[in-house]
Amino acid sequence: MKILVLNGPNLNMLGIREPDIYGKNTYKDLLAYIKEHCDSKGVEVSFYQSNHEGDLVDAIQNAYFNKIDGIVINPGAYTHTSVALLDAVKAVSIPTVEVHISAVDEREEFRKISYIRKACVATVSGEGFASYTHGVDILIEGKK
Ligand code: CA2
Repeated sequence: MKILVLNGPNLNMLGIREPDIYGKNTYKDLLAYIKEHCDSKGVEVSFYQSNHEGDLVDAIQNAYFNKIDGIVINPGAYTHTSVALLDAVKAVSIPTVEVHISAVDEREEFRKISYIRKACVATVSGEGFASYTHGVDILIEGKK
């Protein structure tokens, strides 16, 4: 099974600022944490992060051509704004889990809106880095 983990804007800044919301671990730590989990489950994982909406659309389309079985995506702030990412996930029809480090439903009103959610098989939020591995597990379960 091949899983792609996508991260949107500013997630490369993890551990550098706002540790009270996003924790003190870095983006590099996040990738190592997910990789270790995927290795233990025999899942092949790849990663991509971009601060640019169109690059994320391209990455979702490439997942289709690269025969990726599932996507775990933290679209960052594009969660709350992007119809383009929603359309991309719909277009490729790859099972996709929306994940967030923070509990988006317990923060500002605008963070309660998610466009991409409609195209996702599940949403996991508020579990810190474990939101990502929980997302991976949902995709593994769905493939059985
Ligand atoms: O909780 C999440 O994972 C979010 O997707 C993170 C986004 C935010 O816009 C969403 O509402 C919720 C922001 C990521 C910014 O990450 C930073 C990390 C360190 C320092 C500053 C920002």
